[in-house]
Amino acid sequence: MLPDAPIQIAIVDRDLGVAQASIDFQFDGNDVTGAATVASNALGALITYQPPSPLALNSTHTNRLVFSDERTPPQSYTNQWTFKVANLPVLLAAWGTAPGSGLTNGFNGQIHKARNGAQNLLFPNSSIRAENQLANLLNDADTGQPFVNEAAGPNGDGLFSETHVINYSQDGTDQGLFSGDQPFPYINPADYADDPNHIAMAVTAHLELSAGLHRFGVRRDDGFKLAAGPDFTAAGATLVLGAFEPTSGAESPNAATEFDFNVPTNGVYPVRLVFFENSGGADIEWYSVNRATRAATLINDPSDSSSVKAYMSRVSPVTNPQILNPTVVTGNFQFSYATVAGRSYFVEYKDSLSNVSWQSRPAIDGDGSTKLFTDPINAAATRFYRIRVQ
Ligand SMILES: [Ca+2]
Ligand SMILES: [Ca+2]
Ligand SMILES: [Ca+2]
Repeated sequence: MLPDAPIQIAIVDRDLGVAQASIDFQFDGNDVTGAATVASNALGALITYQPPSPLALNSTHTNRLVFSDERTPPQSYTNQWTFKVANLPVLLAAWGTAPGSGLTNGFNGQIHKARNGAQNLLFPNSSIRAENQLANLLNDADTGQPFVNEAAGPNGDGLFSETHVINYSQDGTDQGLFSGDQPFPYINPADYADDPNHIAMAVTAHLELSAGLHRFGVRRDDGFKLAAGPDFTAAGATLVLGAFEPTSGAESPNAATEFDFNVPTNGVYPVRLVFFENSGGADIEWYSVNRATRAATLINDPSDSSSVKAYMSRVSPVTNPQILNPTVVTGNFQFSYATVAGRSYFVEYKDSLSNVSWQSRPAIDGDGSTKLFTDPINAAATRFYRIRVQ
């Protein structure tokens, strides 16, 4: 059972009916009959109880139902049983960064398409095949070399950015729940008579997620795997949130897979969506489902303020910058320091520690690389440096 699902118990009348006023329901040893809804229906009675807060994942609970039938004198019946709450995937709080730390709406992607003429059996519908294909580890027996990527794109590596939503179909016609389908990046449908085959794609993003239960869906032809982790590389994203990997089958009918997971605290979390198709139809949609209304919304849909927002990068947590490798090179004092994207770095200095204030050099934008600072050695008799980050 899902952690936030109502408990529903049906009493089915046989020769005798249930005496509705006699129904007594206990949950985990507490009488909650007053908080439950008891409705009579054509079959007998339906008891519905919604625990006031979501139940702990993987926890065990006890239902106890006592009721009488309508004979005189009435006979009482007692039923007691236990059930277990689903053990859903749980993201780790340590994988997240602060709410609002996402940078640049959209997704990062990488796509690979092997030639249509290759044997279908070389492209089983599994995330392992997809990752191998993306890493150029699938060999073309005709050449003894990795399959040429026919979706290599302008930079030759299949990397792309998607600033909108994940709603692709192999011929660009509308498929599935959401219209506005686009062809897969770098795959021109007309080059393949509207049926490109042997596709692998990875879509990575940082998602702004609120604490609590979430339901996502991926409608796909052929399969997918969505995973989370400390980062969204294939090696980092290993907690599987949802997957459909019909490994043995080649072509698979398109369908939606919906799945639940828990987020421990509000934040921005890295996830990796891997898609794969063997042959026949090919399309994918990635969406969230409102657990109360069941409304489905594409991830990052800019036209819907309720959509789960995706970001290509995020501000990394601030770590105190260190002055690295201070040295003198041809009349210049220099040192280096590591940066993270989304932060600004200021090298500050004073020529005497008794000076009240620090002088500041212009801001340097962090980008994940190591920066080099230089200053002429003869600028001052003594000089003290520090790095400020904001
Ligand atoms: Ca669609
Ligand atoms: Ca196809
Ligand atoms: Ca297919």
